[in-house]
Amino acid sequence: MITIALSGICKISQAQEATVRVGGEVVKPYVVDQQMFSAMKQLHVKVTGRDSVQHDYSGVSLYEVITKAGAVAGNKLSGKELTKYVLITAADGYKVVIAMAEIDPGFTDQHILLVNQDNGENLAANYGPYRLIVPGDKRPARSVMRVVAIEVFAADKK
Ligand SMILES: Nc1nc2c(c(=O)[nH]1)N[C@H]1C(S)=C(S)[C@@H](COP(=O)(O)O)O[C@H]1N2
Ligand SMILES: [Mo]
Repeated sequence: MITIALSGICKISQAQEATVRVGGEVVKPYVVDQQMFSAMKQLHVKVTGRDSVQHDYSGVSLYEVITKAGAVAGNKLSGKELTKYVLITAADGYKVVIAMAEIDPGFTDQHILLVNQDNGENLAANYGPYRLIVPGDKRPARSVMRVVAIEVFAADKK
């Protein structure tokens, strides 16, 4: 009886981990789960890691993730909107910031991705289920593993 009860608890906590909370100063906070993730446009990026191995990551655009939450009013970043940034938080408390202009298609063609697969396989537990990939960075320090929250804020609140 005890074994059955414990395995039930484990399944619930695993299911809860496989989500990313999208919030902060947005119109429609929501939660990315597997179903929501698969419904977004799937993109690929090839990155050579510190292990000198080429990784073919697949996932969704960080910009799409935050626009779904109503993070960007209209289509044009200007004025105080330029102080908007995305705070990415991991399960271990690691945090990084991406400025909105680094992902707004009006400013850049670069795609920063929230990925769930590497070479067609789900990410290993120490990396996933979701990881940020910032292909343009020289070092992968902002490629946050085990992402749990994505929040949008503005540095200029006035
Ligand atoms: N959650 C989390 N993500 C993280 C880190 C971390 O400490 N915690 N370290 C970062 C740093 S400093 C590096 S260099 C890369 C390492 O990723 P790699 O194993 O793919 O080279 O992960 C980044 N992502
Ligand atoms: Mo690092």
